[in-house]
Amino acid sequence: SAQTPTESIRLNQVGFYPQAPKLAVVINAEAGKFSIHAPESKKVAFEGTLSESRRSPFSDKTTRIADFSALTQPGAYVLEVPGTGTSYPFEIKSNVHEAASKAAIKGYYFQRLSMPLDKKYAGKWARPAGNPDTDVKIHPSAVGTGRPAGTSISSPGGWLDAGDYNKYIVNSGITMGTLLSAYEDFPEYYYKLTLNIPESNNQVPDLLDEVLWNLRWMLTMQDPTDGGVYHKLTNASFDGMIMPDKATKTRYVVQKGTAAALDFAAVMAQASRVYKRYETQLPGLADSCLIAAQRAWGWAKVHPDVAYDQNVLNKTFDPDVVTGAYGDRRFDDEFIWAACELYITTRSEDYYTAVNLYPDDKMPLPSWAQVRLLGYYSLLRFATELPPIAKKDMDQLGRRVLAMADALIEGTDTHYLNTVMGHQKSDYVWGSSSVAANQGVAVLQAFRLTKNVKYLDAALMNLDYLLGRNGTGYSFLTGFGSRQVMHPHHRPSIADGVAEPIPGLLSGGPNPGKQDKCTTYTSDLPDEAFTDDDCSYASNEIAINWNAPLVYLIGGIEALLGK
Ligand code: 9MR
Repeated sequence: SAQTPTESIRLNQVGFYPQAPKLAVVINAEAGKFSIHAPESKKVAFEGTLSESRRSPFSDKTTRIADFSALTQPGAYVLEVPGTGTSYPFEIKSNVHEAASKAAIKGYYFQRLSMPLDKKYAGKWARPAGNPDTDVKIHPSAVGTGRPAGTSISSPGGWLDAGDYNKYIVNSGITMGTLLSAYEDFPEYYYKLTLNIPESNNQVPDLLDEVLWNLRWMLTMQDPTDGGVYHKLTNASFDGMIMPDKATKTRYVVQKGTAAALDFAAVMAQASRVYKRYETQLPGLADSCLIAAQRAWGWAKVHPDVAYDQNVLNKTFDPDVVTGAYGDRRFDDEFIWAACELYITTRSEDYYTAVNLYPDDKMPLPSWAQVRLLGYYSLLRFATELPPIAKKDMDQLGRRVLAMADALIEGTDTHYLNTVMGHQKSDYVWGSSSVAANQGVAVLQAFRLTKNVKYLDAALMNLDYLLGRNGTGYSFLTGFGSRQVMHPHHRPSIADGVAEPIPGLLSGGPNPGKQDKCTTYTSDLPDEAFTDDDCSYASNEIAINWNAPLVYLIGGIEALLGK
């Protein structure tokens, strides 16, 4: 019937700000008009003409853009294209992404291990505590002074990494850095944002309360004897599709590594300055973080090239460990990030000159294995107050951020989705949603430097992508959108007996690698290789490092466009 929404209109299924761009993508449509009206009415609120057609770089698909930016009247609407059909409903209103912004942070609360999720905060997703992690074995690869074979440590708390129940320092690193940066860039916004978590009534912003849950776990992952940091806390092999409290396999901390030490150092250095102003509520925390950061940095200087190579580890030690590897082999970017954060927090020149901070003019988009830009973003955040030794480099660094943002934006206006995401096939990797989100964060950095609204608009394009204007037609954020992901590869969401997945979690998104070999994919195309099936850890898992740039992107957009 005319009321059944068509899959051929792709738009942000949550909605649009009154005073910002509003676009929908119409697939394989003839030239012609489109209209917008309330869902239950035929009274036209806006009428426009579809754009020239555009071709997908990945297939024969063509699209036309329906631009209704000029419609500023708040309300509930649908978009109708004669011959194509009617879109999913959407809203135009102020703060239209406020609920999604909160949920994306609250998603971390649902990932908390070692504490029960109370009904008061978790609603129908309440559950018993997961692994206490108070008896974690020193894996033979991790044996050291004062921690001989057969001994255990206590390493409770933290967030589950993803759909699995392990805790990985490298992936916590970029996650925490991104969340702390969201706070540092938009503090007024986060002062006021409340999440209904157990700490909501203390005098610390809820975002920082949530981050603290993982920070305290990270602190336990440092060996007090030498300052080194264990790569991960893990089972030997993945759990089945069971609830956290049913997951009782032996837990290990494994080998220390350079990436873990440096990511840890960067996070602790940043956390030290962020929590410093909450000294009254959290006495001693900031100092403890800084000491931990400096000790981890010291370890890394002595061990500058210790890769975590799971294959090598398994040839040497028992038991074999076959969970997520996060096995980075290059540490120049981790050294840059840690040096930047330590320098900003301490203002000690030794950190600024310790490593070559600007080895070349490349600006690689952040990912768990590539953290150089986290350091650059932080330097630019403090550009005006840095001492001369650093300040002299800030103009050049700012220009590089703008050049990166311009390169990302180029071609967006004629792209078949009109997004920053998806100009290249290489955008569609494992966790492609985080590529879109990190591109959004990158262009928001350019906006912060220039206040040029084209960068803010570009960020919004990628949020639209994540919430429905993409090659699949799904909103990738659980709990949001008419056609939202319902079956993420996420053990609690699978095992809890609740129909709806835990809300506020970002699905990985299209990944033509299809490494999970699920049989329910319906496309091989880069932008469509996705299946909303819980077998699909390669396209439909959730992960803390994917949610973090989403938190930054939605929070930043709400902070800048919400009012
Ligand atoms: O996000 C990671 C991706 O970049 C890798 O290609 C992939 C395979 O090594 O692993 C992803 O991380 C997973 C981790 O190893 C274990 N927890 C779930 C993570 C998301 O799928």
